[in-house]
Amino acid sequence: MGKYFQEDIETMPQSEIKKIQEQGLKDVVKRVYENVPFYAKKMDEIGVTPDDIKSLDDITKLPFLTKDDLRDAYPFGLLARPLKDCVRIHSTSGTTGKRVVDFYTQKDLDMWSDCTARALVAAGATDEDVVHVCYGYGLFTGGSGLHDGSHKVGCLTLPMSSGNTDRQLQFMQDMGATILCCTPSYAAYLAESIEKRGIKGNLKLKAGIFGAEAWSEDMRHSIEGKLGIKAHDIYGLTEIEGPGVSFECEEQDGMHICEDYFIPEVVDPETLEPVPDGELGELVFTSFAKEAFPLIRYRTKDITYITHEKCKCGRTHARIHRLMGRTDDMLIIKGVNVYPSQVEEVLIKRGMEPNYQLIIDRIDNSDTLDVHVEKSGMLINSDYEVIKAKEREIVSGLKSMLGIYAKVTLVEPNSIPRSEGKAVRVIDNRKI
Ligand code: DLL
Repeated sequence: MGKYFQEDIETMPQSEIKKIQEQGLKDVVKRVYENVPFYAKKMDEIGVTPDDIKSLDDITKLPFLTKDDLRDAYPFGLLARPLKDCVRIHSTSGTTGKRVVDFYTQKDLDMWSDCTARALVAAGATDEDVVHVCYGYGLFTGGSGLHDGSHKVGCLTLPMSSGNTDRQLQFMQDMGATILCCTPSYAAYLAESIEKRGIKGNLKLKAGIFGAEAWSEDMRHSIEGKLGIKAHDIYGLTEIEGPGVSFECEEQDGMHICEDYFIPEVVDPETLEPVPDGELGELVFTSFAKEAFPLIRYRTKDITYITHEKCKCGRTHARIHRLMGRTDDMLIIKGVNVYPSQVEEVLIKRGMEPNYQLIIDRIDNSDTLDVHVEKSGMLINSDYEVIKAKEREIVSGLKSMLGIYAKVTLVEPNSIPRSEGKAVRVIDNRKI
């Protein structure tokens, strides 16, 4: 596995992990109860004190935390350490409401770079590698998260940030990048551009670490085929820590959670009761090891299932399956439940790239669904009739998948807006 593999931690028996988590839980509950009035109030309201938390199972006695709680506490309300001990902030884009800010002490940053270093090593990185980071840098966690992990492994790090595809491709070739880190939709776009320019032969890429947005197994195969790499999923969220909360190893069979830092739970989003391994539910995290901004039982709204089975790679940390969507992802259009991932499946099966946008309107009390998808490959220069035929093919695919009519328009490459490198998949004008 190589000398950068944190073997003692990543292959420790689950019983040992549970001990770390149990102690971590007791400590963090005490810490926040004493230092964060918000938590003390929440616990007092339900009559729970830190002394009630004696084992890991007692976690269920604690209240959940939601994004609304974080927004209400903006900016400093959940800070568990004095501001002067903090050295960095990150923040969500705030496109759907007030921003959420997460604070880091130096120790928090070290812990985070541990997680991303593990992710890079799991994707095959050593200090021989050249890591091309085109996640956005700045308030978004993607860029600096992978950047710091790459330093920890000793890789040559290319801090490219997002955008300017010409420059990305130039450096990728000139520096001999071996590991690409970006959103899957940008990876698909880069793959397309590489194909178009006929420069695949100049590249040394061997692996990709793609996350920050939902993607499918079909999309993985498409990117892997075009770039000739192994594509690894990586998960994280600003509130808990950016990328690296969990990541895929060479088995590509679920993402290992850094369980020595985070306690995962999967709960039924309606009843909030825990669901067994293998059953879909909402992912909940307790970031017990964080100093500045530890969160207890944070509801992510992300849907997946968990397994504690030992992985073939030897790692013992629990794995979550590729994310299946979010509890707030489902759209109801003309009374029918629609997930963007269903549309993506139809598009990819018909040879399109997953660069699409759903625009929903309500006209004369009736919902309309417009699907814009970027032209790719041969379609970019095809004539009107070929484009119309492809649009009709997708309309019919969507009709059989969703049971409703959607208007489909092929639009110019790279014309669909991206936010922090993430494709903006849904514009629901009905809510405005
Ligand atoms: O997207 C952190 C990140 C950066 C993860 C780079 C991976 C790589 P946020 O902007 O706060 O943080 O968005 C977090 O994005 O709750 C999920 O809904 C979604 N998400 C993140 N990773 C994945 C993934 C970053 N691998 C939200 N698959 C999360 C599907 C993902 N969705």
